[in-house]
Amino acid sequence: APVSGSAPPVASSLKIKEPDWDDNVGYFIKKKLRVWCRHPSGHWELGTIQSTLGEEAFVSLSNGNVMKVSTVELLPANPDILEGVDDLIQLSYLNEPSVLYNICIRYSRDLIYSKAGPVLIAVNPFKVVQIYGNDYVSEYKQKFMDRPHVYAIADTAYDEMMRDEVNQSIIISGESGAGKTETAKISMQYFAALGGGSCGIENEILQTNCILEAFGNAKTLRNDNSSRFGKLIEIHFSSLGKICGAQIQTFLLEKSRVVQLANGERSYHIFYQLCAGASSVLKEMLNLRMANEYKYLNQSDCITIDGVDDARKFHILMKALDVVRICKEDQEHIFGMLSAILWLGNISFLVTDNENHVDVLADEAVTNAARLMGCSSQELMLALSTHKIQAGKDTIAKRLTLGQAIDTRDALAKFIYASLFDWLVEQVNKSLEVGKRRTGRSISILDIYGFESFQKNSFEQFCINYANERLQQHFNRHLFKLEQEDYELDGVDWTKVDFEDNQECLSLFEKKPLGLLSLLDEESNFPKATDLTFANKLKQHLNSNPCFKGDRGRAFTIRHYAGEVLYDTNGFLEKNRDPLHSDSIQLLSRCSCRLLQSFASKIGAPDSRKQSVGTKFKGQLFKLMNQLENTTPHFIRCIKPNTKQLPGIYEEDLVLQQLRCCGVLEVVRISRSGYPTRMTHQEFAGRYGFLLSEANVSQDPLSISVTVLQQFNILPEMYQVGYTKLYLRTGQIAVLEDRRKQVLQGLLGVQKFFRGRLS
Ligand code: AOV
Ligand code: MG
Repeated sequence: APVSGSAPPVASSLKIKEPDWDDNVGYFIKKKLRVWCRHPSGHWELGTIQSTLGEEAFVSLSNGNVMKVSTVELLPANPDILEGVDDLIQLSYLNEPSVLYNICIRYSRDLIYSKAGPVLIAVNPFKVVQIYGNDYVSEYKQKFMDRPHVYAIADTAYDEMMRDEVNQSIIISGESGAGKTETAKISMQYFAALGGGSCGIENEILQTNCILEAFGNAKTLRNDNSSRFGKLIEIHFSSLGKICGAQIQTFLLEKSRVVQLANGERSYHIFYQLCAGASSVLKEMLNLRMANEYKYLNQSDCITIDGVDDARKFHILMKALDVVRICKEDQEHIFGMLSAILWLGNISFLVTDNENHVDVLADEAVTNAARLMGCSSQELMLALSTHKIQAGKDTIAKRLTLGQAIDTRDALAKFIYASLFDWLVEQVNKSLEVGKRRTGRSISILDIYGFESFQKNSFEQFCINYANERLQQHFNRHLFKLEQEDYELDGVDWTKVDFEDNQECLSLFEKKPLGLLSLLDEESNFPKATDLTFANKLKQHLNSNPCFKGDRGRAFTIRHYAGEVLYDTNGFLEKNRDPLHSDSIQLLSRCSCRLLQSFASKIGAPDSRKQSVGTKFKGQLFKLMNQLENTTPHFIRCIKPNTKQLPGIYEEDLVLQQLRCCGVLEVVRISRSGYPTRMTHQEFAGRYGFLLSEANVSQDPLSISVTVLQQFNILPEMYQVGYTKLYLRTGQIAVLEDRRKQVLQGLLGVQKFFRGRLS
């Protein structure tokens, strides 16, 4: 059912609609027309129709060849004058090849930013482009520049905040390596520059990037500086419009990376920076070795990153820690914890019986880890090789098998690292905290991991893609609302516009008790459950859901808005439980290290009934969405032009797939399913009024517009007449432009050409 009135959009009223680019076919096929023709390879090429014969057309291509193509393989191309327009919405034809081509042309001219209606598209240049810095900031501030840019988005957000006293948000998305984090930093630089830049709170805010990246970013196969956590930074402004504070919120750090690495990837930057950059005094104090001597770091055959000097980064980091007022003593604690984690990873076990029970090998790894944690080697060894269990009134120590011991050790390392990360964010926030906050004067910047679809997808991708579904819904609803308001204001019957929604997929995750997250929790609490019983349970309960598809064995597929993803449930239950044994908690609480004690007290607190990872993440997302709902959003979609991380390469398929995934084509489609061309009656009458054959039409622009439309047989479903503007469906303006051109050519003397056509 269509939505009417000004009530906020309701999910159930939204319709799923498939893309349909072909509805122009038929009346655009004619001689001399510029068209896109699809090669058998699927690749599009630009050409001009020479002649048509039934269902076939002969198209001359730019290389001089003539190709015979079926007309269903043709799409209209835009007129030359629209080549490389700033905003895709300006295109007469919004088909995929046209959109791709427009972005490509701009990219080749180093115009990395474009607009798709209200959305900014940012294509990663993978090189330094000279379009940033104070001069550019002031150009945008003073509105001398109107080219699409992150600065323009930041400036709009800022102006709206100051004008309306409404909180703003800048929501950045895109796949791994697309440039989200860089874009977030560029917008932060804009706000910092407004306040003068290089000192005080502005500088502090900029320095947090270097700290969070050291601890939360890592080299992956897709990005040498991949964020492994989500981040929302809320920047607060004074009544004079100066930054007066900020708060950072982080989401779901990828813990598994601390203990396990894929080949060619690295753990968190900080470990390598510390090993490479620590002074000899610090090294001695922390029993620090070279990075390649630690098992947690050397398992992936990747210790350095081309072009990155870890030692230098370490010195920059130490300065940044000073700037956010983390005292030297705390800095030493941090580095001590990191060293302890590395030594934990080197602890090995000796199997002592034929039931695979183990003892800890008493070597320097144990001694160093224990010393750094502030406990005895004996205590640490016991906690890693036995678990205490209650037997009646007695507690007995149950010996662990090799697998259990390794899991216990790794869980401890992961827990310490994740707690350290949270603690660090807390310290940074204390330093950025403002005395008095006033709502209505903040801008939040969201930089969260993008949609991921790999060959093998696990619990991490499951959570990341769930988050992206939530954001996508926010995106859809916002754009939907904007369009609705625009139509309603102008008295246009807007029920004829269809929009898409992904509510069904979100329900698949969130429904209780039969949604993915609930079922996962249920199975995680069930002692005998395995990843296979979990997969079977999903299939049993969810197979009727159109967004879900059971697969062989442990696998299942989710139909995400951005495409289908095949998940392997291997490890889901364990990662969702994320267990830390009570013996480990007790060990930490007895350690003399102040930080470890506080980490233990948080998790060991009697009221902290431990939530599963999935449920906790869901809670965080709800909170995030709530926050975002109370802001005016500005969207930036980052695009990765190639997988080589190199400049100047534009891989069409890769870009197209991202345009589809990150919802850019969706925006285009929303506009397309509505009436993308909007012209005031004055504009329209001025441009096309002279085409009317009769001179006796009225002078009223509205009547002129309507007469033009009727005279040129524009079908009534192809337009709507608003109070102030005329709303036209895609492609209609091209038809009129065509006529106009013909007439103008005629007026220039090619009379034969149009006589008989305009009779
Ligand atoms: P991401 O944040 O989207 O990936 P990044 O912001 O880390 O991606 O960008 C990846 C790399 O692309 C950066 O390290 C830069 O080298 C380059 N880059 C991106 N934007 C620009 C720009 N505007 N100018 C110059 N170089 C740029 V991930 O966090 O992996 O999802 O998890
Ligand atoms: Mg990032």
